[in-house]
Amino acid sequence: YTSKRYSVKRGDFSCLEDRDIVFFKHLLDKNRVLTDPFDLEKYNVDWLKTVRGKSACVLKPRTTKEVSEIMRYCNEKKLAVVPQGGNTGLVGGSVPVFDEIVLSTELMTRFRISENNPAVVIAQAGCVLEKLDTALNQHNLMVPLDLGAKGSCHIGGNVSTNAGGVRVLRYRNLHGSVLGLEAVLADGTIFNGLSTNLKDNSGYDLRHLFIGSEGTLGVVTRVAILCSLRPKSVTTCLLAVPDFESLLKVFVVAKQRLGEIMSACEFMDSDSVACAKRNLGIEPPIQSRLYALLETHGMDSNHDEEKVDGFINQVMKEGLITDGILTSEPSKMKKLWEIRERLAEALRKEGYTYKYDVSLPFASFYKIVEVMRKRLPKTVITCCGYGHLGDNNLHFNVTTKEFDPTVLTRIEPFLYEYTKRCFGSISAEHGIGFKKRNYLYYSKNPAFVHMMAETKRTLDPNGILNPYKVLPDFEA
Ligand code: FAD
Ligand code: 2HG
Ligand code: ZN
Repeated sequence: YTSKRYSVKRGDFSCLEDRDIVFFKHLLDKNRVLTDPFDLEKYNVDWLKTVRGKSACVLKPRTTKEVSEIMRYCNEKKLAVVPQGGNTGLVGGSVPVFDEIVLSTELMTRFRISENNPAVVIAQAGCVLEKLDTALNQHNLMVPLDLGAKGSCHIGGNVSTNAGGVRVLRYRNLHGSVLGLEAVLADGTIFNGLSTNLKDNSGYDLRHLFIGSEGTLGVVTRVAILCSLRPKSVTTCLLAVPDFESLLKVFVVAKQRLGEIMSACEFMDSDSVACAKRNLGIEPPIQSRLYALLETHGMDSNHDEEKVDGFINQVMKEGLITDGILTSEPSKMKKLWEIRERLAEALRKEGYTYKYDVSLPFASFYKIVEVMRKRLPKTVITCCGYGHLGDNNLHFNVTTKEFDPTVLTRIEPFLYEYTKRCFGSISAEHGIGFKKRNYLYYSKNPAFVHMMAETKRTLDPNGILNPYKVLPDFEA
């Protein structure tokens, strides 16, 4: 269990009793209260299979009112609760550490277009991102968010982690597109901030407290998301780039030549791609040391084509690429994206993944992957870098057959120290969760962390909501 590997002490919470189960079965129906160990398994283990709790109870509310009743009861009884969406989180935030009750949003799947604003969808927390996006197609809208886990992650989980994904450089993050939000606080109070206004400066903008707070301040129950119009013309290109310096130049030319139609600028190195080939049998149609994966979203294919041609001609003329594939055909675009989107899955197949998700300035961006290759022992299977180049977001990953503490100590805290020295962030998009809580000081100063802890104490005085997550064990 997680608590053993990470030597964390259980908080002073009550233990679940039979009468609690009776209460929950009375509140929900018995099918929505899971207690069978077989049924509980998938809720107790994270996607990476590196963090495991031993919850004896999963609750599946359908409405905000039910969430409120659950929280009111748990707060009175001092029972700890972990909110869980699609359980695709990568920092151990979505699973219990000990015996916390799992509050799953998987039955909260309703959504509607707002009556006040036809570009706004109001969705319950449990809507699966891809399903929601597909349903919005008939309204000619799209969710302004796309990530590899779209087939499983929930919109409530996305908002609670302020998920990034591959299109942040064009559509910004959820702090921009979530116009309103409803959440249930630890004591059951319903925070109603479900505004659909594009502009609203009447008072503190409290919705932002719940965006990215990883279930520690409230259970997000509904969100109002400003959607984007679906693009009429989409192009994807995969480019073979010989070195990192050329990659940066490709990005600069892309900004200049593609301008407002660029919707993604991703990168992968050859070690990442080799891992996908080894473990999933997928590989790009071109070979290179580094790859850039770019996408455009536009409304006029002639206009977009002209821009893309101008971009390709310039990067070729400047000798920045050695090969490339360009396509607007949906199935071909999907194939190119698949390589990038399935890297996390490919790495997981190798055994244990040491996963890092840092913001770094370009001057120090890829250097750290090269430095790390020299620091790590030969037992490492893969040591690779990929990520959201356009957002200065590096995904640095290392794998070994099994968890090896010596590999971990070669990476941590070295990588965090490096990130701090470069004024980067130890979490660009995955969050702090359970695994990174005691490294928070590498990105936030003690006064900042103190204010976070005070906010937590104000909203959740008993500390029952997602304990052992985000906040460090000790205040500096
Ligand atoms: P969960 O994993 O269930 O939970 C994540 C956190 O949010 C936990 O702390 C949980 O307690 C909390 N939470 C969940 N629902 C609620 C709620 N309703 N109210 C309050 N708290 C809640 N992340 C990115 O940012 N960008 C990516 O590109 C990206 N790609 C990924 C690709 C793959 C293949 C995988 C496996 C993961 C990827 N992730 C990415 C990480 C993950 O998908 C995101 O963090 C996602 O937003 C989590 O959503 P979820 O519903 O699975 O949440
Ligand atoms: C991605 O961008 C996800 O693919 C996962 O954020 C990153 O596997 C990772 O480290
Ligand atoms: Zn990512």
